[in-house]
Amino acid sequence: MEKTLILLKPDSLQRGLSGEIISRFEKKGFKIIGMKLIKVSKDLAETHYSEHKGKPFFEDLVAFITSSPIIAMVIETQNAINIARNMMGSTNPIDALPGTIRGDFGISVEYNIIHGSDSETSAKREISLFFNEKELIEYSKPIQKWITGD
Ligand code: D4T
Repeated sequence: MEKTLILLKPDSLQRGLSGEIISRFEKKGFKIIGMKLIKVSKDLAETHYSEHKGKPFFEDLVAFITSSPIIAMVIETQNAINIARNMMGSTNPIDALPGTIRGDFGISVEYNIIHGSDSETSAKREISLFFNEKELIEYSKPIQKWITGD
């Protein structure tokens, strides 16, 4: 099963949207295998967003993600990365379709509610930035066979 890192950004918690968003992933059929509430350090934020270093929005992005707690989750299912990205909607809420998380709740590209890994390589890298192996719990859910046939 594929794993992906999801971050419910500070605006999710401040706006009371985290339960709703977690619920969407649960109802879709993802298995949550890691979850924690954390205040992201400047170091972690800069490492996580290192591909954006030098871009005009980098400093504001780091300031935003470190401004208030976030919920970090590792969720898994078949094709987890692409399914989660589709559920999130486009990065800029102007382009995000209704029915997606950003399409339903977002207005601003900066305050865009959620992060999800965008490839297998970034999922591996990002999961290891936010979680150690002991924090990821493998368990079985009998309902799985009714979701993916596995
Ligand atoms: P994240 O990484 O938060 O899931 O977003 P995406 O993967 O969907 O989009 P991204 O890497 O291109 O952007 C990272 C992050 O930067 C913010 N951002 C982006 C911003 O504040 N201004 C901008 O112009 C862009 C392009 C939003 C998400």
